[in-house]
Amino acid sequence: MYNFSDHLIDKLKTARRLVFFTGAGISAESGVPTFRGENGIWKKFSAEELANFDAFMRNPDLVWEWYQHRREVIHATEPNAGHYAIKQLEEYFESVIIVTQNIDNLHRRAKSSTIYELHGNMEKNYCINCKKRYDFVDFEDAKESPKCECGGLIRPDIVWFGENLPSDQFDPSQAAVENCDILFTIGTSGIVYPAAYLPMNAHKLGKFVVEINPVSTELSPFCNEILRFPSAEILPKIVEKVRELRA
Ligand code: BJW
Ligand code: ZN
Repeated sequence: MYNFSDHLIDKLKTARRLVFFTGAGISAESGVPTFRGENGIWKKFSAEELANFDAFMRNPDLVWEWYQHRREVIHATEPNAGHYAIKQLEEYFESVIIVTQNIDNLHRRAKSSTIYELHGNMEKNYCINCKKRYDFVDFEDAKESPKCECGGLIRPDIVWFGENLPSDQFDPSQAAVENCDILFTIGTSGIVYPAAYLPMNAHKLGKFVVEINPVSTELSPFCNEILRFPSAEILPKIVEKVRELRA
């Protein structure tokens, strides 16, 4: 069994409410590429060219094709042991809330109960004109950016740079942070705001903050405990430990 620090073990013994703040790294072991770093998708594609509204207006077909490609990649993956471990922790704590920056649906597919999606969801789309909502399945085979019945362009329901985060996801995330006993920040570089304020606020509020990431990040200085491991490896070990503590 992996040796966790006494401090973390004490916290796991008494904690009732957990928040998991997750980023691309939690899905890395499912085969979903992260954004930044050596194998990051933005090594190959420029974020500025694709992940903002102006880029979409300049070339909607290119942006649409890019997201269709990403959907295909993600549809071929499965949740990993890290996603499932978080789901299993629901058995032992009063509340387990996921606040994710990911658009990949893998927490949903692992059947987690409470998930806030800060940056949208790749299965959803909406018309930029009348705001009518569409599911991905409506355009599964569309090679070019589809049009709404009102004639407006249909875009993915994803938060691009310069766009506000959905307040119905951000506000309850902030409340969950305020009410938690432990916040885990997992697989995120912590450089994208306002999402990164959430673990920083947790630290400011005196919450116990644990980072799970093989490398150091912008959030590391705000963490009480750092686990330098891939999440699919260490999260199941945390479940084992909690099981032992609660037995
Ligand atoms: C593993 C692992 C394993 C690997 N196990 N770990 C304040 C200060 C400075 C700038 C700003 C600010 N406020 C706003 C801004 C501007 C901007 C911003 O933050 N820019 C920064 C880059 C500087 N923010 C915005 O524009 C936001 N909107 C906003 O602020 O609205 C107000 C506003 C209105 C009008 C004008 C101006 C402002 C919106 C941000 C939207 C972000 N959207 C994206 C793209 C979505 C589209 C797409 O998917 O194509 O969301 S950006 C991209 O980054 C994506 C991610 O959710 C997000 C975070 O990335 P993440 O998850 O951290 O991934 P990586 O790759 O960075 O890190 C992966 C980590 O995993 C690494 O650390 C690895 O080590 C680790 N890892 N394997 C565990 N096995
Ligand atoms: Zn419309």
